[in-house]
Amino acid sequence: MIGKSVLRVEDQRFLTGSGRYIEDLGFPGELHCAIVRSPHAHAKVRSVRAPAGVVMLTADDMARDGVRAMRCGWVLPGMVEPARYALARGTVRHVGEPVAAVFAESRAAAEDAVERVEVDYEPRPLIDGERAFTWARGDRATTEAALARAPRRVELELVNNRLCGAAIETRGAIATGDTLYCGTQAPHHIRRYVCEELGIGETELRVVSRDMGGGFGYKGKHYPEETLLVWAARKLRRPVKWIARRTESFLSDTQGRDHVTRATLGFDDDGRFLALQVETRADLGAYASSFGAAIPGPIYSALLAGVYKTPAVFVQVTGVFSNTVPTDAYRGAGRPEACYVLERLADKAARELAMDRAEIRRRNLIPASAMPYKTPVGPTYDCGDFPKMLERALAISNYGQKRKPGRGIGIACYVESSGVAPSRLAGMMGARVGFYESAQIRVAPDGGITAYLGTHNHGQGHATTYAQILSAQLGVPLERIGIVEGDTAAVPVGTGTFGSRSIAVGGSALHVAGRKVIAKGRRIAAHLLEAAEPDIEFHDGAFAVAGTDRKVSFEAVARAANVPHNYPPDLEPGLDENAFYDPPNFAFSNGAHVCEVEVDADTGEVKIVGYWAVDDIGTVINPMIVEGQLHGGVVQGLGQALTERTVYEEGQLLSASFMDYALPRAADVPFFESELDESQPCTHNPLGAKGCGESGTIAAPAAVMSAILDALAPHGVTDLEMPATPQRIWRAIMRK
Ligand code: MCN
Repeated sequence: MIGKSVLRVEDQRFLTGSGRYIEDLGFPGELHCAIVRSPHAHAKVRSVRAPAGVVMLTADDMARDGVRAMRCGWVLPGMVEPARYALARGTVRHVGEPVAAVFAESRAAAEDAVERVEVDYEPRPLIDGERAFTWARGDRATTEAALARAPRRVELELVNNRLCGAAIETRGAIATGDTLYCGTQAPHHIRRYVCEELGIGETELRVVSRDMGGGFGYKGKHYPEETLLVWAARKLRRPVKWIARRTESFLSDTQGRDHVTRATLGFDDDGRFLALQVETRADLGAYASSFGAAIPGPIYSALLAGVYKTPAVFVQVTGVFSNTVPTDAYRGAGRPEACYVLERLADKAARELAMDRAEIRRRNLIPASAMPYKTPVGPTYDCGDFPKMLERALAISNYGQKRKPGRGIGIACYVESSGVAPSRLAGMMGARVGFYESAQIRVAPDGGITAYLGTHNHGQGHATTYAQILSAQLGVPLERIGIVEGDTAAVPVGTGTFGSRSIAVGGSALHVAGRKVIAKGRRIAAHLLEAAEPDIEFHDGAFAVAGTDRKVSFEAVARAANVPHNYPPDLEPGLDENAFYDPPNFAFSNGAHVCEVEVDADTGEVKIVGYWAVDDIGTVINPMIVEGQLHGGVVQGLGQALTERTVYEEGQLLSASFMDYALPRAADVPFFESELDESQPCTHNPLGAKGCGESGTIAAPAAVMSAILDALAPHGVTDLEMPATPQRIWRAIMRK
């Protein structure tokens, strides 16, 4: 079962229209909520008035009920944390911030009523880069000294463009007094935040998140509407439903990236990297969102050694506030930003030396023999063969061959901290939540299994891959294994799905729980077989007395455990087991991607003509699902490189629709050639698996930009910002 491309068990439901998305949910007597949102980027709210007949709740009502400020999940030591309320109290700080909520019998009536609410705003000047935190890694003095001594240096200033998530279904929620149904990647975190804000016990609220049409990181965060809806449903004593219009999503979903970086790489005449200094200004938006500070702080900075053995690295990140919607995780979350800085520098250094771009990487990659490798910015990579990944990617892409005029080829090597995260480490850096995962295995009397996990499936195929893990371990057929996620009533505690953590952390928890089931099963089997427990072995779905043909099936043990007529006297009935798994380290997925492009110099248009990926994600559970994840990830990365960019001007969002925010379309997407290398299983989790959900998004922007700059080299263009739109490319060519 491990390593098999089993078809996804969940797809039948989706493909036959039986998915149940937030929009599909409804309760008798429900009220529809529409939200009055600020049209100003920064203003005082003098008054909010609704005409007679409109049911409206405001920040004053919330304050009277003692609703507290929104909880942030990760606050860096010493950082400024402005109070953010589910309904803005007195001041609005970004366009789209919720000011009041109205309720009506239909969505249309609620939205009409919003239009009639009068809010008196007093506009205020925009804030400009107020400092939220400074976060540093590595040794500044050593790095500066090494840079000063370096025979050569290249400098880069680059922007990592701000992006929007764009799930098929927009965010939405429906609350009854005791349950919140919403599309979230982290139901247990949301339960905790909402309960803390409303001052209710966590056992008093159930959070359910089932089908939601994608999450991409931004649906893993805590939003004002979650608290607002639970509070309103309790106050109005009616179920309350809200679902965002697409423009509303653009205005209120957290956005991603938005870095401005200046970096200097020092190297010698042979192209050996000696020192790297990186300074980044990361825009947090108007407030510190759940992990808004952690992503540009600890997560981004920890990967700035990347795959290279640069001996001295110093990185300093300044997080700043602006009058824009908050930023937070967006697929890749800090790792694509780090990869982009490093790969652009590697290319530039190669150009400076007139050295081949693959060759300069070869000279600097950390060899497999150096593992475990402690980087100068914190992490210790447990394993990985980075040079092998690069050589294989170069081979399958025919990197060395002569290319047609107008074409360019690009390389990106990456390492990724998947399997987020060791809780102790996160706690030391200001996390307010844990990052373990929970798994419970319930064994029915007939030996069928239902497993409950704290992760969340929103496109990753968990129902299939988790079942594969259990089937391989317990010998139970796939069709007799059900997977439940996304319901705090079914899964008492958990963390959620983000940071490509489900397989490495959730899958490991499941495996540990499976081991416990086997351990208990051995005691039952010993009794049934009248043998000593140490003599019982478990394999091929049966418990056997070692060295004999005497055995008892998993089903028979399950029956004995649940109908304990013939049962060990000192053992509790039941075969259910629970496990919690807190990873001792990140799982360092890595790889090399190569992209070939053709640039039309007359129009600036880019066509991707080939894309090759070689990835090490450790042991692969389901290669087909992994390929799908990689393809999706690469396409998201292509979007960042080629078309996507969130644009604010004077605090107004100019890219608030798909007319202005250009996602890649099917016709823009190339065929991929992808290989998985399983020679370096993760050394510290029981599956040997590393995450894959974000890998494509991490490598692709750097690979694409490297290819475009290669194609533009004959035109004298050496620098270009993402997204490399036809207009930008054409202008760059014309300027030379
Ligand atoms: N897998 C495997 N073998 C491995 C690694 C993973 O078979 N060695 C399988 C897993 O079992 C799982 C899938 O691949 O079925 C992805 O696993 P993993 O890498 O652990 O990532 P997560 O399940 O934790 O998913 C999170 C990741 C993130 S962070 C974003 S953002 C993202 C993504 O996955 N958003 C997605 N993929 C997405 N895919 C879809 N369709 N929609 C989204 O919103």
